[in-house]
Formats: sequence, structure tokens, C-alpha cells
Amino acid sequence: MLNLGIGYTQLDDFKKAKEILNYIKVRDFELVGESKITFAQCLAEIEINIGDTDKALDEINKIYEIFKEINEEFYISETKKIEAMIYCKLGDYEKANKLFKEAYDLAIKFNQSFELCNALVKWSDMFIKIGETDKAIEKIKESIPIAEEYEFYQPLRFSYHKLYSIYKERNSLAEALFYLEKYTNIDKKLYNFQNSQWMAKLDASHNEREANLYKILYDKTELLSSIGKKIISTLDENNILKIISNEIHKLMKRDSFSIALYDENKNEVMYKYVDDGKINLKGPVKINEGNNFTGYCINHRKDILIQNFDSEFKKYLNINSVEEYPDKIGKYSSLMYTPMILKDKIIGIMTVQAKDSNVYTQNDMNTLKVLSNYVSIALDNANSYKKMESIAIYDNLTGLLSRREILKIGSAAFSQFRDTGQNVTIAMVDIDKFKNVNDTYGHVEGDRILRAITEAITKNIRKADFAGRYGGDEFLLVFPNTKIDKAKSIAERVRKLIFNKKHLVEKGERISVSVSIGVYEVELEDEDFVSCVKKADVALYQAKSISRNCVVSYSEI
Ligand code: GH3
Ligand code: MG
Repeated sequence: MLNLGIGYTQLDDFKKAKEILNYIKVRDFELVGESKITFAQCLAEIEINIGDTDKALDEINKIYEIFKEINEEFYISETKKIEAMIYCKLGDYEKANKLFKEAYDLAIKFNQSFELCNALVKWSDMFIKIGETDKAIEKIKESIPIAEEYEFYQPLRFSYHKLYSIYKERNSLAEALFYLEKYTNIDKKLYNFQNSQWMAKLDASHNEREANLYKILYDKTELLSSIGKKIISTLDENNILKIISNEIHKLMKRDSFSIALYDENKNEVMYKYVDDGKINLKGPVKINEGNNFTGYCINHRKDILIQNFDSEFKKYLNINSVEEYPDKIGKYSSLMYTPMILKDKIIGIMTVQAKDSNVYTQNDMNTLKVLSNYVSIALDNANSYKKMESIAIYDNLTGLLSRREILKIGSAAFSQFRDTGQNVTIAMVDIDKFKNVNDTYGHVEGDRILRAITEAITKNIRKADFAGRYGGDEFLLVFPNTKIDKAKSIAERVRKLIFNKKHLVEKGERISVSVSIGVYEVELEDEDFVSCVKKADVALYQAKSISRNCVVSYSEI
């Protein structure tokens, strides 16, 4: 049971943990030596989070007393870490920092990798709290390789999520995306891990009646939290809906389940539900107070729990008879609605309905609310992911593929060449004397010309070709299934078109801008795609040194 309590603290469910610890206390189980320490540590962590810091300090002092009797080696680092967390909560960061350092040193001294990771993760929390995110990153990044090596999923999960949040805050979206992906992957792993490990532990002691009691309690919460984790570990909006539609019947009776996403500006919702494994949409439906439950739920930010539609609908709707309700064809009698709220904004509602009357209790309502929290978070993650993914794939200014993406595509073409012998040619394009354009006409004009050149490139390569922005005024083109001669002629056409284009700048002046292009056809001896890019770059350099405004092939040098 103590293990279960610790488990709940690791899940940040301190209320449940406290319930279990109280139970142990009330039953006066005899705790000896080490379990006395674990108990006090667990209680201290609970007090830090949902109680008071004085009580937490009392627990720590109890542990120091016990240390006088037993070998403290295994527990001292963890204890110092918890003590540091207390001082962090109290705002005494100097002391907290000192204690974290001690916890860290002790974990190293006694070779305790798990404690080391945990100390680093909690230490980073302190740096985040005081705004020193560089130091936070440093601590987290020190913990990650250790946690990865030993598969400490819980600290790893926290670490990834913290890095995701920090980078998102800093607008470093590629990094944020990277860690968000890692975080969701770990969530999937953690979900499997917890199910197998903890249940195994509980099964082992299943002959104890008390354990059985808690197993039931655990089963219920665990089912809910496992569904929640499944929801959170997907970054696709439709998947979120599919998972919950498939799983919700395990928690409550449902003949119909849907969510409605709210568009605040238009004051309307779009219903989404799963039918036959497919996502269906209904709407948009305007939210006018008085004629539908969704509107009531959104406008009042209140849950709706209806046991019998016919006798209760008037509480929520401004209509006199059932016939006036558009969707009510006598299908469902028991209904629940709960708003989905994220950072104090309503993002939609979630509703579950059953044909029979008197199906749902307040307990079911609470369960639905927990689920709606999970879904809100998951939808937010899915949204951020979508945004970041698009930023990571496309360059903001030109709309071309990003450097990362064009390199990915190039590498794939390179592998295909290796596997099938299908030719690939690449071209590196760089604007001539572009700095002068910026210096003379300003950056805004420069940007406009950059976009015009982009357009000339995209319009004049073929559908199957790829173009990416490689650097400031540099573009990388990939021509799959193309030999050097063909690619050269395309490059030549692009060069001419760009040079012939007149750009209108200030005072009616028209200027033309040229580009230099280096082309290279991938060969068997090339080690990887990057080394091919280097060769195209060499050809480009040659084009620059000859005359600019020309195309040079690497093989001609
Ligand atoms: P060359 O390539 O012919 O040797 O001369 P260059 O003047 O183009 O030199 P280089 O390629 O080294 O410099 C690239 C210049 O491109 C520097 C910067 O002024 C400009 N540049 C890079 N990114 C942007 C951008 O996003 N917008 C604008 N307006 N200018 C950019
Ligand atoms: Mg240039």
C-alpha cells in the first residue's frame, strides 16, 4: 500500500496518495526502519504540494532522527531533495539551491541514478520558478541521458515536457516540437509500463483484504487515467475523438457521444462524433442562448446532468414543448454536458447521452469532467503540434520547404538512388550581391524581391521537383529522377527568368536581380546527401567566381 501511495505521488495525484497514507496511519500498521523513512518522505511530498510546508519540515526532521539509528546512505539524497523542495516553496532559493546541490552530490557519491535524475529534475523546477531557464535546461539535459539509459520514464516524461514548455515559451519551435514528440512517446511507454509493473505489485499481495480494497479503487482510477494518457499521447485531433469514443463505454453507459468545438469569434460550434469508425461533422451551429444544451453549457460554463429529458428540458431551454427542440426525436432521455475549458477559455463541450432515463449519477458527471480535462489538454497539444509542424516544414517568409525538410527529402531521394539507381540531381541557388539590394533599398524591399525570386523558382521547376530555402538568400532544389543535362537546362531557364524579371522599387525605379547556380548529379561514390550538397556548393562558388549570373555543373570544374 505504501508503494501505491508513492505511485500516486509520482502521478502527481497527491489527494489519492494522502488518502492511502492516512489509511495506513489509521490502521496503525507497524512501519519499521526503512518504510518509516519512505512513509515520511511520501508524506512530506504530499504536504509540499497540497498541505503545509511546516508539516513537511516536521517529516524531514523525523527522517533525520531515524538516520541516527540506521544507515542513511540510501535515503539521504532523496531526503535532501525533498527538503530543497520545501525551501523552494518557501521562497528561500539560496538554501534550496544548496540542498539540491547536496542531493545531487550524494546521489553521485552513492551511485544512485534514479535519485540523481529526480534531484536534477526538481532542481530545474526551481530555476524555472525563478526565471533562470538556461540553468533549468542545463539541469534537465544532464538528467536525460541517465534517465534514457536506465529507462526512468517518469523523470524522463517530466524532463521532455519541461523542455517543450521552455522552448515553446521562447518561440524555438523546432526544439519545442522535438521534445513534444518525445514527451508523447514516453507517455505511451509509461502507460504500458505502469499497467504491467504496478498491477503486478498489487497482484502479488492480493491475498490481503486491504490490498484488494485498494485494488478496486486503483482499477477505477487507473482505467480513467489510462484512457486519459492514451488521449494525451496522440497529437491528432481526430484520433483523440476516436480513442475516447471507443473507451468511454468502459466507464459509463453511452448510446451517443460527441464533442463540439467552439469558435468564439463566430459564436458557433461544430459537432464531431464517431460513427462506424469514421469521424462525422455536424454544423456549424450558432450558439443562441435558450434553444440548445450546448449553448447553455457554454454560456453558463456549467455542467448539465439530465435524468429525464421530458421532465427536465425546461430548466435549460427556452421552449415550451419537446417538439420545438430540433434534435429531439425522442432518442435520448439521459444526458450529460460538460464544458471543455483550457486556460480559462471555453474550447467546446463534451456530451454523452443514453436512451433510458435515470442512467447517470454525479459520479459519472465527475468522470466526464476528468475526461474533458484530458481532451482539452490533448486538443491544445494537437493544435500546438499542428502549428509547430507547419512552421518546421515550411519557411515563414517564402513558403518554401524549410532547410530541415528539404534535407530530409534530399536524403530520401539519395537513398532511393542507392536502392534503385534512379538518378537525382540537385541545384544550389544563391542571389547575387543581395546584400547590396538590402543596403540600397532596405530589408522590406529585399524581402519582397526574395519572395518574387521564390515565385520564379517554384513556377519554373516541375511538379515532381522540390525547392527549399537553405539559407538567407540560398535555395536548394532537388530534381528526382533527373540527369544532369536536364537539370542544368531547368536551372538555366530559372536563372534567365529571374534575371529578366524587373522589380519595381522606390521612385518607380526598376531593377533586376540575378542568381548563380551550382548543379550536381548524385553519384554512387557519394557518402550521404550532405556531401552532395557540399559539391553543389562548390559548383555554386565556382559560378560566383566566374561571373555570377550563371550555372555551373560540378563535373565541369
Ligand atoms: P554573393 O552571394 O553574390 O556573393 O553576395 P551576397 O551579397 O548575396 O552575399 P551573401 O550571399 O553572403 O549574403 C546574403 C545576404 O542576403 C545577406 C543579407 O543581407 C541577405 N539576406 C539574407 N536573408 C535575408 C532575408 O530574409 N531578407 C532579406 N531582405 N535579406 C536577406
Ligand atoms: Mg548571395
